[in-house]
Amino acid sequence: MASTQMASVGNAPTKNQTLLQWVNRCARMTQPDRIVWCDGSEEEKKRLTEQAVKEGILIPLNQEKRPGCYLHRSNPNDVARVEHLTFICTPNKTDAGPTNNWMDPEEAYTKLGQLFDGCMKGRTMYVVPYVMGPLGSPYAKIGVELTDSIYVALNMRIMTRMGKPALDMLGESEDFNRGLHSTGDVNPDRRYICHFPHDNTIWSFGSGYGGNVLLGKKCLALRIGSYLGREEGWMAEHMLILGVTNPEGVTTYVAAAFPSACGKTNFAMMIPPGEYKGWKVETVGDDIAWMRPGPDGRLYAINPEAGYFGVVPGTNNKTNPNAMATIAKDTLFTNVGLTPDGDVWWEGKDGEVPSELIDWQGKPWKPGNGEKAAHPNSRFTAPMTNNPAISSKANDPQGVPISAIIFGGRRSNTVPLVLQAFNWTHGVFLGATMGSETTAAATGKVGVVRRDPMAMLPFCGYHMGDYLQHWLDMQKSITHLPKIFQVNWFRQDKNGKFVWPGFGDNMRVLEWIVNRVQGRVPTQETLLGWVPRNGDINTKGLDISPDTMAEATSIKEDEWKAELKSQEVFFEQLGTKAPEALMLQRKLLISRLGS
Ligand code: GTP
Ligand code: SPV
Ligand code: MN
Repeated sequence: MASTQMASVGNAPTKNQTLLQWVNRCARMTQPDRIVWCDGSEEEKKRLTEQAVKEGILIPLNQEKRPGCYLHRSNPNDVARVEHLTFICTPNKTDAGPTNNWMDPEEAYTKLGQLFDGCMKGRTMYVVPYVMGPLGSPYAKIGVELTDSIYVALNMRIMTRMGKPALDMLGESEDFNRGLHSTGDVNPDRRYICHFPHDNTIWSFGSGYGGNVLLGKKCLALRIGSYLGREEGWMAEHMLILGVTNPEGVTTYVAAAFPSACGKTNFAMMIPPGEYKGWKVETVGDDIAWMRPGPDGRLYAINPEAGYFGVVPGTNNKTNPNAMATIAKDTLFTNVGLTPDGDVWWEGKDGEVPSELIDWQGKPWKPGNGEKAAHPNSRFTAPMTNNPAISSKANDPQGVPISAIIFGGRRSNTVPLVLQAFNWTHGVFLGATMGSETTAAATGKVGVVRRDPMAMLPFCGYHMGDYLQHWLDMQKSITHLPKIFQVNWFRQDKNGKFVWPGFGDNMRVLEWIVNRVQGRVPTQETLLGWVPRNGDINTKGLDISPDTMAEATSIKEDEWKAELKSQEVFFEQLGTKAPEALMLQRKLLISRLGS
């Protein structure tokens, strides 16, 4: 077909006129040679995978060692989310707030329209209809992503309920997110991720990586989702969801917000240590939670995703055996090392370091050559049904009732292992004042403490002050409020070693949280909140000295005085939108600190 000729949407498997017209408009603008409607079938998966292999976009791995697994190498300039190129395009700048980049919607449509103009000439446009949330859930949302990336189409197939079920669920409705994506020429100078909350629209240009392009994930489920949540009275959060069952068979559901690359996937898939006979942790979700009050007044959560887009480095049979089992088959690996026998390798994998391999950039690699074999933000895309610990509720259209909410950042000092908020408002204050050291999940400097309220700094689709007020307001519609906790797995000693063992041993902290939720254990009050009494965290079978334990749980007043200063800068940024109730919490903390 001549590239100037209009590709046809005539064979579209839908009669939805709004959808057809929109696809037509986008095709007129981008001028693809072909339009392929994705149906989500096995046959299609096979065909697209073969095509991607032919184009060199996917490299087949050793199919005996890793059946159904492939490796993808992204452009080295395109390996993480780009927060400085991500925009919230609301008519008024103030609605995006001081923590988001803003672009006028008209300006954004014009600017990106010029980039999209003819950008799919010679390419195929994949029409990817998808559902975020369990099929048939009243809380699910539908999106359609138009993309010229076969890699995106294959990833969306794993990460969402994609294809025919989405079109069936959509029917004739106009209520779907309109996502348009092109990798363009993968030039960072022509890369934009623009969100139009008022139009339920996302335009993403110039990237082929993760959260920039799998539009159902951070763009729809969090940025647009948080905006819709405020309008409609629910919450879209950067949270894992897990169910923890005690030896009596009682299951408690917990949601936890940790910033990117700060342990959500690991916590959600945790295997309790040997001492915890009869305890079980099951995964509902590993990255995103949509939560709303249910008819019984409790807060219910669904995981809108169907797969995991997880950090690879550091994953091994000791830290996360469930993840290792999950990525043993049917997994797309992005930016890891390739061994001579066609397997994948990354820093922190079990076993011996290979004597040679091809690194994530496609270059020969040897141990000690000063390069990483896998990029620190290399990822796996795997279906959640591969997870041996998947919860039977992961597909429940009603979701699970949340009893505890946990906030946790990556802090080498200041924040103790665990504490419980005095009440909901104080808990919102703990979430709002979260700080975390930056990671490789976004471009930019790594290891710098920044304020990251509720782990949502990069993902909130509207004014952060309004978002915090929304959290405060939610308590009016929840009669059985979840208890709120704060944790920190990342405290270090003066030699830079983590003082808390983390991973499966986080069960010891989770047990205390569950016991607090069930009212089984008394507690000790501190200026920051309630903490475990000495000995209340079970350290049986753990090689940790009382001194180290004291270090992990210590609250140092000088550190907290510095912390308060940093929090003040954040609240000042919110200006008059800083919620009154949180300013009051701040005053109370200052008076408790006596400064
Ligand atoms: P995103 O997918 O970016 O949202 O990340 P995430 O929050 O799911 O983080 P993930 O569980 O993938 O962990 C990120 C990194 O933190 C990995 O390198 C882990 O090995 C490390 N990590 C996770 N849990 C712990 C822990 O309890 N202690 C320590 N020290 N490191 C941890
Ligand atoms: C994160 O950065 O929080 C992720 C990976 O989960 S991405 O999909 O790139 O956003
Ligand atoms: Mn994430």
